[in-house]
Amino acid sequence: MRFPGWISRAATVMAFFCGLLNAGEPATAVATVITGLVTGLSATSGGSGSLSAPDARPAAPPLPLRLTMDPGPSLKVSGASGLKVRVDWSGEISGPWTPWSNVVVGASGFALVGLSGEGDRRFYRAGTVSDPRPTGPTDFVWIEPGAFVMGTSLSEPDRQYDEVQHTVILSRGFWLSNHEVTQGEYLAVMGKNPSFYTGNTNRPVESVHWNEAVEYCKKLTEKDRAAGRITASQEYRLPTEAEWEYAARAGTTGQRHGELDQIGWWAGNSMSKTNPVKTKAANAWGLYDMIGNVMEWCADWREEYPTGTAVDPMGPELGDVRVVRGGSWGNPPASTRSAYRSSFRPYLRTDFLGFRTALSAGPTTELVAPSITASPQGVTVRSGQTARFTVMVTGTAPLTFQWQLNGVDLPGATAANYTVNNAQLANAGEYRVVVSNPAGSVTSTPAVLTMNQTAGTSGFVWIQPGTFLMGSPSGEEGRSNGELQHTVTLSQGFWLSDHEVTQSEYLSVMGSNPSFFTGDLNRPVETVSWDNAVRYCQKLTERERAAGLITAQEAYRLPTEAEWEYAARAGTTGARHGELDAIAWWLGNSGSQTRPVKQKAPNAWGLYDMIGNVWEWCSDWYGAYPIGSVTDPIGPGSGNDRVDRGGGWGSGAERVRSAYRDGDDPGTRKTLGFRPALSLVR
Ligand SMILES: [Ca+2]
Ligand SMILES: [Ca+2]
Repeated sequence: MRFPGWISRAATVMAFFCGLLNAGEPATAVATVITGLVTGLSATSGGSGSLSAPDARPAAPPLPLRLTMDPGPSLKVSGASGLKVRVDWSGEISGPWTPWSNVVVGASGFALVGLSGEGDRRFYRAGTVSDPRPTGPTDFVWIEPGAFVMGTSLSEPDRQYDEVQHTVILSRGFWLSNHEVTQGEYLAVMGKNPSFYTGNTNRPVESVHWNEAVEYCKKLTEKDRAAGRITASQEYRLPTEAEWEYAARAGTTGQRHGELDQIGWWAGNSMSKTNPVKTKAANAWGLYDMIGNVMEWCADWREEYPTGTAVDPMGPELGDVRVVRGGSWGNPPASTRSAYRSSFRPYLRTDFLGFRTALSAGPTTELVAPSITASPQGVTVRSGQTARFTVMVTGTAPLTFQWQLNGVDLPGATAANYTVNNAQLANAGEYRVVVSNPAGSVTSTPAVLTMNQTAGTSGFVWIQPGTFLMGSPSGEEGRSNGELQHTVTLSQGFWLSDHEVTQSEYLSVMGSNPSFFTGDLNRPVETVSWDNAVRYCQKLTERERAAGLITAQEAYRLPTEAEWEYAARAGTTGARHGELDAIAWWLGNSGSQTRPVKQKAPNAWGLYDMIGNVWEWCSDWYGAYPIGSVTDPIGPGSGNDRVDRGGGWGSGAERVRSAYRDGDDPGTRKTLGFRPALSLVR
């Protein structure tokens, strides 16, 4: 005996119990799942082998839900009372899973017995399902398909020998009248009232034999079809004995669904006659007088119960007596129980025997597994934009949806549509939706959300939000005052040009080229004042908004000093992101001039010339660093100098470092350049 472990596969499945059922070697185990973690796994009998709690994590259940196995064997579902649960089984832990039953968890859980295995082992899993109760004709109650234990345990008082306990699966739902057929109803359909106890047409009809009850159903079917109250494929009929007991129990497992005097007219309170229907308390499913008042004809010929599991039992094809259920106004407690069986020859007419009608579901309630008619489509967006995915699907309602990103469930993404607001790189990936109903589930083809890495202008790199240590450690070679180390968090991502603005780009936007070093328009523009660098960003924003390349919510701007150092470091912590001559034009290799951009190696984030070539304006006023951690710093509110960074072609080694700071009068035109950032307007 082994316990193969826990897995989590389907969105609707909250917990799994997996056990092996060997015919000659029964074993039981109990597993506990709390907030998604297997917190306990213990064998209660038999078996050998591994019994340790595995480390797999099932999806967190919204409500405690357990599947346990008890000697018998039987499978017990426990959880919040009223929780609707579907149990699936499979011969292999990897599936495919076959829906086995729907159960409604009662106050004491719900047990299924008779787990005779097909093959030498079976796996079971349980998950919650939503309530698909449709509406039917007035005064009819929809009875879910499901499973229950029919018959009584050996310990039930007044138990009869023929109440052999076994699991019954009712694979199809049906409607059941919430009351015994009244004399008024019978008169309206049949044109006569055979009842002994008259004087009130709300009393149940009695003194009808089985064939008359069937004839009533047939005539009512014709009448209601003609009136359009039911479809041509629906028909009224007597409930089967299993349907009757399932409905009478309404999830209860005891002698009856409530205290006898509260729920039924019996020998102790009926005054020896029938009483108007619906004058006692209904059961949990809204059905009246299932116990007492009049006994009720069922559809079946009487037969002894099987010992295993029965699916949609209908009784034998031939027999002597028809099943009668529920006891009557004239019966003692022993025969007014949910499980008590009576039977009579079908032509018997007597004043304690009536019936109630069931209505077959017809094809409209056949469960159809979901099928996707239109899968979600891939989309490309820029940072901060909105991406929407939608799926079109057919199948029996209600359908449940679970969206996934790269195979992982997205919390709360349980509608037919899924919207990604303020898209960031972390949102990129493959989106799928799993659509389920009790008949099955289907997964859409993936829709890829692509973040547009190029922004409006080519050559931009997306810089993810993050936290880094700004400044330099005291031991860094070339360190100067003002590089106080402190933690900076950048809460928003942004695009950053992977190169210094070239003379060509500047000329295109501003119509002029102020640079000192000319002759190649791929050199960085320089001799640009801070004000002109800002003006460039404004004009580029206007131009690209007009061209539809960026949205009205996006704008080019200078990076903040913190953004600049964060991007320059690209995750590194040393003086520079690489070996100086490999990454930068500086005093030692530039030949005392600017060089075309992107000739040296980029940093890990794909940014060129962050160090060297031209100094780069940042947006901040120059000021002392704060002490402690800061988020999204933008520098002082005013000052004399604007920050410039990275050193240039003429700088010594101590200035071409990630942390080196300089500031200049914003009007100065020295050999300073810049590179723009692009972000949502802040
Ligand atoms: Ca009754
Ligand atoms: Ca530079």
